[in-house]
Amino acid sequence: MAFELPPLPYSRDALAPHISEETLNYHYGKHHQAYVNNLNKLIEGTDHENAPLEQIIKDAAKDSSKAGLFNNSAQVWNHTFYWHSMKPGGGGKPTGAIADKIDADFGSYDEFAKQFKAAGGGQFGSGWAWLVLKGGKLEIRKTPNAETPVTEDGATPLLTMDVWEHAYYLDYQNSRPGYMDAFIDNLINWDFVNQNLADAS
Ligand code: MN3
Repeated sequence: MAFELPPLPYSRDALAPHISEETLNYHYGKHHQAYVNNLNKLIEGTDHENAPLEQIIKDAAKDSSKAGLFNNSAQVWNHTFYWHSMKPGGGGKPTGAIADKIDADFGSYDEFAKQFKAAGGGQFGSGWAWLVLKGGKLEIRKTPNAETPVTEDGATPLLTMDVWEHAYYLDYQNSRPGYMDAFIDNLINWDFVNQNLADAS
């Protein structure tokens, strides 16, 4: 059973002007597709051929000889999670349970936004910023390259922001802060975050 590129939850031009159709043509249509294709080649004829994606990621993370399998499987998962972390007309202050939880654990939405942006900006080179639930508390993470909280015991990912240059270079060139502002103010899908929080609780 080969993996397939999961459908985007919106059309490729739906996030414009914050993220352009051209960016999604490359980022979703080429990069994400390439991770899926590479993963399928790497698992073909192996014990992982019929394994769930999360199991492949966790197994590969424990074996340094399987770096290619880890990178491609984790990037398939991370990107699918990232597409769902955004929606047209999203961003800004959340509502629902996540709003109360952010106030309780960060003090305010502004403090959350500041820390989330600092995580993305502080990730030198390629990587990801995350909001996770661990031990009943919200925490922010940054991870390099393909690394993902999926491998962290007890941590549930709630939200992610891709800070690889391929996520923003066509629209923002070198300005990662400009991309991160657009993500936080205009794109975060708080419905998805609320659903992940509810599933984890
Ligand atoms: Mn990416």
